[in-house]
Amino acid sequence: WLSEPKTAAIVGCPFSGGQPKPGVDQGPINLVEAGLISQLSELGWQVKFDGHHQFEEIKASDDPPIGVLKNPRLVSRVTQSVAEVVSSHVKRGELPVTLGGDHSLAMGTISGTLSQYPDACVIWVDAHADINTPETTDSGNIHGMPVSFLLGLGSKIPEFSWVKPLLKPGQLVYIGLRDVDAGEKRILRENGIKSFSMHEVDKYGIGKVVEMALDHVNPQRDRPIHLSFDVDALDPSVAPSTGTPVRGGLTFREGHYICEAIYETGLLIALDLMEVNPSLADDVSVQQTVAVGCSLVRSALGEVLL
Ligand code: B3U
Ligand code: MN
Ligand code: MN
Repeated sequence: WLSEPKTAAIVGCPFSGGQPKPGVDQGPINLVEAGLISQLSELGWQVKFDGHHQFEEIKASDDPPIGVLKNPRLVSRVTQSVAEVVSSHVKRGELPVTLGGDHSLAMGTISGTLSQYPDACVIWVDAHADINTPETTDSGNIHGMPVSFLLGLGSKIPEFSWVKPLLKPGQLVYIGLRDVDAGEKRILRENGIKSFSMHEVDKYGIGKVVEMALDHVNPQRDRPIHLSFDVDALDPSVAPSTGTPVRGGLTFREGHYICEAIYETGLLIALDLMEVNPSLADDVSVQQTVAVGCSLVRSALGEVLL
């Protein structure tokens, strides 16, 4: 799937429209400024980065809610343009590393991946399931909904008609869940979507959980993998600078182990690192979170301990 020389394309997405807290748009800028690009070069990757993605702006007054959905036109246009960029990198055999920005962006990244490889599987690492529909959402924040759009669940919103229901429930697996709304639990159950919550991480250990997750979505280890990593999957003591921290999360090592194990499969074709928000928490916490973000990406791209 990947061409030689192996090339990572950094898709910096300074975007916060899928949720209400300012600052998450600075995440990609901080990750790049912390040296991510040279770190990946040192791992032997050819790294492509020609600046952060520029999004067209839509005035808030031109983007009133549709039902309860907030900033719907903006989120739709931004994620559609991200889908095109990711798709073009995947098509060329480059590994897109999309830096968020909020997790609504994954509507774009995963659409882009699946447009090239319809049988790719998605490993979604998050405290949250991000699978609310326009009917079940309490917040109206679209970063809590990208998975339902990708699966084609819920009512069809004309503004999002470009999002094709390319993802099937069996292609998706979650790791790290611990803050799932009642409506989301019903959706997971009714669609038979496999998830490994923190309960399973405690019960089986992260090594077994990753193995079981791969056995579910990729039993023959022959399908390409899209890893969508929300930094809030990590415990807030590890990654404090994020919009909706939830206690009881993955340890530093558990988070890195997931990335290392997926790299080891040789099947990774696209990576998202989302929800780093450098405007939340003090300077030390911000530095710590940005550093952890960089090291998760390095682990997913082959950094080994020994
Ligand atoms: N499930 C809630 C909260 C939430 C989802 N994703 C994040 N928070 N980061 C919602 O708004 O849909
Ligand atoms: Mn998320
Ligand atoms: Mn989350």
